[in-house]
Amino acid sequence: MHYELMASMMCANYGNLEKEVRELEEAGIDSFHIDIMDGRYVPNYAMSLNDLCYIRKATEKPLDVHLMVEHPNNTIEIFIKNLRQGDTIYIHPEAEYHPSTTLQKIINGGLIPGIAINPGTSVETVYEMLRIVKKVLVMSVNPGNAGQMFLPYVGEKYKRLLAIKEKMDFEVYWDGSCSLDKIKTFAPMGVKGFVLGTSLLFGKKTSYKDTLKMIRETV
Ligand code: S6P
Ligand code: MG
Repeated sequence: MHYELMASMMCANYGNLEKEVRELEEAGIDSFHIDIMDGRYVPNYAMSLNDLCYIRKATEKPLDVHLMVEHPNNTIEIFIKNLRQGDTIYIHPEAEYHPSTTLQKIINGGLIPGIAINPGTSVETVYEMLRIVKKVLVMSVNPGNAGQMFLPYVGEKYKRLLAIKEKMDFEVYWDGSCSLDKIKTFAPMGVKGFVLGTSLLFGKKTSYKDTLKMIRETV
């Protein structure tokens, strides 16, 4: 069974970002998850465009950019031009008047289009967009902060998306409060990747290498 592990870089140690990137790469991380917030769509500011550009230059691994901003269509070109083929941009459909236009710009820019779905947003609300995107990032917590509690009602939504992912040609990803138990349960069901934050990877006594080794050996 193959699944991807992504590092939520808003949880990294900014005292030495270069070292963090190197250690995560050496530990075998699959990609770097970049949370961009505008203080409006979500009540927080996490990473900046400068952080994104720095990490883009520091690694050859793919970047997974999660835009938690209002009207991403207004600034999407800035992100597209600083990314490369193989990178993903997720937008929140609720944050845009015409989300499919924004998704088309991401596709035209040669990047992988994705949507992020909030806990309170139903599959029906985003159904038509599932035909356009390649990745669906299901939020297991409300967007805005790391270190929040898992919202159990989201489990049902993962199952509903997994049931239609092949027919509609997209993959399902997990973001928020991702513990080892969640990977154990949902990776065999077909969730393709997991964003690792404070629940499992960052701020622990164990090294990144040992944590990722433990996950790979367990699941
Ligand atoms: C939340 C953000 C996420 C978190 C990540 C943190 O708005 O999109 O990517 O950074 O989920 O993980 P944890 O384990 O601290 O909840
Ligand atoms: Mg995120």
